Amino acid sequence: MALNASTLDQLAEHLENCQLKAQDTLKITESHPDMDWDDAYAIQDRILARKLARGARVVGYKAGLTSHAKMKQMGVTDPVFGFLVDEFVVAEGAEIKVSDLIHPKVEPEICFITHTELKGPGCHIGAVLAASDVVLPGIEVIDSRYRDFKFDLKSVVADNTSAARFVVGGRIAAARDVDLRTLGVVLEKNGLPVAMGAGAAVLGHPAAAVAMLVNHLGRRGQSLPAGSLVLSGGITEAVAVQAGDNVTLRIQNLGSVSVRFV
Ligand code: 0L1
Ligand code: MG
Repeated sequence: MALNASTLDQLAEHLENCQLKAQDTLKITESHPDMDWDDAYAIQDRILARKLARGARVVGYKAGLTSHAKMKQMGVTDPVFGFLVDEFVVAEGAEIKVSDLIHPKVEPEICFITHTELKGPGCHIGAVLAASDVVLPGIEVIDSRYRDFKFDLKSVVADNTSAARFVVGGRIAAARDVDLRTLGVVLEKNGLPVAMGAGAAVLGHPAAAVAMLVNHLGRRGQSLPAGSLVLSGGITEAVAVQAGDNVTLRIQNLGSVSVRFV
């Protein structure tokens, strides 16, 4: 690791404050160019520790930048992983206050819920499907704390991969009963389709993103607990939203889920 404990603490406090106060900041590698991958995930861990100390509960994990559309949009080449806590959960059809966020964007995702603990290394699509009760549609609201969404991968990992809110809903299906690669996905804003794709856009198969997350946790001496919810990553590029927007995600055979920005 290149940064000492007090710098990691300071950066975690700074980034979490930016999230809580909806204030943007310059990417942290500007001031800490030597920061390495372990530092980036250590800052993310410290943000989680701050939330847990205030009584938050981990509800799941997310994989980000798992589609070529997202990687191209953000000019990066590798997936990243973050945590989801109860303060990010939004009920289906509920309102999200844009003033609580900096510059929100929405992403259409396939969400997994597991019934068995998953451990890496060596986790694969088959293990994920066998350990997943259900899949269902999820809209992730990302809100990078970095000015104009301009970052590099280490900065975005430290910022918990831009996690801000998410809503799941629609119709659940048994993960093993649907071909997740060919599921058609339509994201609508104010009644108009704004992005379309299919599950295979996520690393060829959305369960591959979950397996990658499990192997990432394994490298860090952690596992994916039973009962975790996992957002497997945006199938299309992210779409900017503002107050007044209604967003609906429709996934073939899995119904729809909606959220409103006020
Ligand atoms: O969930 C995501 O794909 C977002 C990962 C972080 C990058 C971004 O803010 O777009
Ligand atoms: Mg996402």
